[in-house]
Amino acid sequence: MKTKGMLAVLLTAGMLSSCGGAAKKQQTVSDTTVARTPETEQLLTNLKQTPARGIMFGHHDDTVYGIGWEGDEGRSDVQSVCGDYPAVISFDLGELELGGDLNLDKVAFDKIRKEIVNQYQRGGLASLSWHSRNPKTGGDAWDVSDSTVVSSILPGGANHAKFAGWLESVAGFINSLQTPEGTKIPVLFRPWHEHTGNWFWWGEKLCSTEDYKSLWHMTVDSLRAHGVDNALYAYSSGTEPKDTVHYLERYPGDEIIDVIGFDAYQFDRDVFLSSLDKSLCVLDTVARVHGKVMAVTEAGYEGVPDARWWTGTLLPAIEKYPLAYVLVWRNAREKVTHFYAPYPGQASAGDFVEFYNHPKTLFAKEVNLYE
Ligand code: BMA
Repeated sequence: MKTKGMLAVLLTAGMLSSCGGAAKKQQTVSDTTVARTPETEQLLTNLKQTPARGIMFGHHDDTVYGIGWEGDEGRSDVQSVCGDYPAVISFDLGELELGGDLNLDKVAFDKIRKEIVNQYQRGGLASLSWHSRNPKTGGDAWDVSDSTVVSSILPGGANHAKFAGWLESVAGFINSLQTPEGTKIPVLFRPWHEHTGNWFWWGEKLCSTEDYKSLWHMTVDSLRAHGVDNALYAYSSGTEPKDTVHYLERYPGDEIIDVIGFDAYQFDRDVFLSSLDKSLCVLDTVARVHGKVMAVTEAGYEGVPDARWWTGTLLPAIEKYPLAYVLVWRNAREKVTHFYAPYPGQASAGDFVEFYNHPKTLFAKEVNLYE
């Protein structure tokens, strides 16, 4: 399906930025008409209204495995701790492009599909990242040995046809997300993330600004051309941008992006808190000027060794910002110390229950994003 492009270009008055300095007058493109299912439109409307109610909690791969288990029907470490599922669950499409049954973390795509249906039926959000293999070298997403990968997959590039096939497989998967009655399930697609760092083949030093933006446009154009009308799109950097100019440097445009965010992990608490606040401040300014939903698209403290981390660090850092959600990374069943949500008996489990009970946080029972 083609985009019915009708762009109303509006001038938005400059806004004062609390991050220091006034934001410049910016052109805002809004009222873009794109083919989206009613459920997808409703989701976007509800995401915009979410911060007035609270901040949704999210967890990657929540219902597919956890600490000491894998594939148990209905199981979730988060649900085992607090009695409710995350309002947002993310999954990864990495290696879908290879045509196998399992993603890069050995989760079956059929299982991901089922869990996206379950999450939709709970009224929650499913988000998809894509740690795509390196289409030029054949290495993984972290193979940064070649800085011509992005240009090689753009139209005219040697790997364009191959990569077009990869995009087609992503479109096929997103189109296949349907309820038993045949309603297409909306998802938030978040490719090309953490592009302000240099650890993925699409990172800042690995491609030019124009090529990065072209990668985004090619991605969204291809999905739309293959009939994907059930996706919203998220642009998320790392914590590198210290101002709105850097944050927006590679922004592909208001006409394709619905959600803006960044990924931030704690190593040192003070560094984490100050960089989170700085990034949230930048994001808040951009979200207001561009009329976008804002989220902390990935966060966490590996192993959650701080027993009061949820109410003592994370919540105070985010609660004053109009965030739709904050999502923590996965509880790897194959790497014992690599987890970001609590499980029963884990040191921060009690504090997580307090976090769950806090009026500001939203879990699956408290949201219905499709009505
Ligand atoms: C990283 C780690 C890896 C994983 C990748 C994609 O942050 O969790 O183990 O393969 O994300 O999910």
